[in-house]
Amino acid sequence: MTFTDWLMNALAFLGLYNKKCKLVFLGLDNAGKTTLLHMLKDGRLVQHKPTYHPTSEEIRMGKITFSAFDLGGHKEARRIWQDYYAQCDGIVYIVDVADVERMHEACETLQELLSNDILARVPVAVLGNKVDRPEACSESQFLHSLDIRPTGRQVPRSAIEGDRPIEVFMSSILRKCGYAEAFRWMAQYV
Ligand SMILES: Nc1nc2c(ncn2[C@@H]2O[C@H](COP(=O)(O)OP(=O)(O)O)[C@@H](O)[C@H]2O)c(=O)[nH]1
Ligand SMILES: [Mg+2]
Repeated sequence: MTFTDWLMNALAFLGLYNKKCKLVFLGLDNAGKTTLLHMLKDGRLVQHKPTYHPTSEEIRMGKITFSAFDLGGHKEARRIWQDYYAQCDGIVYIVDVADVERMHEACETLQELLSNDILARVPVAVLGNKVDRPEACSESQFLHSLDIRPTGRQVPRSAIEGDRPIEVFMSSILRKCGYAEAFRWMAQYV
């Protein structure tokens, strides 16, 4: 299989074959953004040290740009990145559902993002990541903490009140589950 074949297979698997768009991964540090980027790029899990400092990364696959930004902490840095991620076509917001201590901060940061006018029409897939961990909260607990109303899995954009698709997916990037569904859902709207 050539590299191009592999790439097209990978994008088809994610429902993103031949799409041209910019997708952004956001969330607190340690949520799994870098791991997901590497997973998409290499098709395998690269274990690496958690990122403790605000960073941003970017990869391209086909006509798609995936980038990741750590949120939380410095408001100043958040303002600078906002100029960049405001131009995106979709947001994948990743939360570590095994981190009970920072659940509140992760949900608050999401609410802040959702209240930003620039992002009012941008589809948001929320990943409740690390469900493989024993401390992971349940999906219903997670939904309760998030305090959002998901718009549904297969709802045409025209039928979405407020014009922002938003949906929640439980995932384990480690076990390669959950995130492909999130991308396929996103592909309907980008
Ligand atoms: N158990 C488990 N660990 C994960 C999962 N996804 C990421 N991690 C780990 O969480 C840590 C932080 O991941 P990283 O991608 O650096 O987070 P980032 O700060 O959002 O970029 C790393 O040690 C990853 O190996 C998952 O689904 N399950
Ligand atoms: Mg990172």
